[in-house]
Amino acid sequence: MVNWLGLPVQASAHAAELDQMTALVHWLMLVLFVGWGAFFLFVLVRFRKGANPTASYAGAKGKLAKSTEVLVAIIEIVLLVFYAIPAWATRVGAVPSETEAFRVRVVGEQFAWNVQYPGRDGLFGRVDITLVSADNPLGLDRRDPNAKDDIATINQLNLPVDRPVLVHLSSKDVIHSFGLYEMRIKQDAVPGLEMPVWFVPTVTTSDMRTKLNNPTFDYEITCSQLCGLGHYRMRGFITVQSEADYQKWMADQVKALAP
Ligand SMILES: [Cu+2]
Repeated sequence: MVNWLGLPVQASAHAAELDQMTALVHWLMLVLFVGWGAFFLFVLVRFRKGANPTASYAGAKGKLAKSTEVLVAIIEIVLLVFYAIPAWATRVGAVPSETEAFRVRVVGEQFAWNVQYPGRDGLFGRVDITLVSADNPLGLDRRDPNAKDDIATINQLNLPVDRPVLVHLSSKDVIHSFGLYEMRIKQDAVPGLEMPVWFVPTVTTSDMRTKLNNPTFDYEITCSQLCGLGHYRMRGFITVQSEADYQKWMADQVKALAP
């Protein structure tokens, strides 16, 4: 139903629902465009100067215009009340708890996405702006016991499939926007605020590569706010893996961290 819109592939649990809504809105807009366009052409001919030498100050009368307006308003209200509001309520109201979700911090900066995993203890270590350097873009305080096992990556987010992912999103400098098109996620990253963003990835990267017959396919993290001169290259990647593959990847990161 939605292929005609040319949307990206669906890779999260709520993607189909959002696409259905997008398609309905586009159908409505298509009908309105054709309808208003036809009406415009009709008016050009019907009220041409040749047929109406003197202007009528009373104007045209007819019930059709009003009932059409009411019908369009009813359709828009239905879209809002039965589709948009429930979808939004789930996004902001059904955020998974810290214990059930796979948690990760993502911090935008000009022009990269920094990722912090809480490590084996499940606790995010302390970050301090004074510790930020080229080697430590998050400003992670490794002296903090909670930070010792934290894993940091740049422009690379590895996620296990079929688990709710809870991203704690923020920014170091200006407003960025965390855009995951295949996951149907977009959220502004605002300095000084930590925004919860959640979704359930449903297709691993390797399954998607097979499905699309494209061995180089990757899920992307794009910055969807013009955030400076290097905005165009503010791009990261998401690798969705099976639980076992993810654990293996994480074990490699832990090994690399060990002194
Ligand atoms: Cu940006």
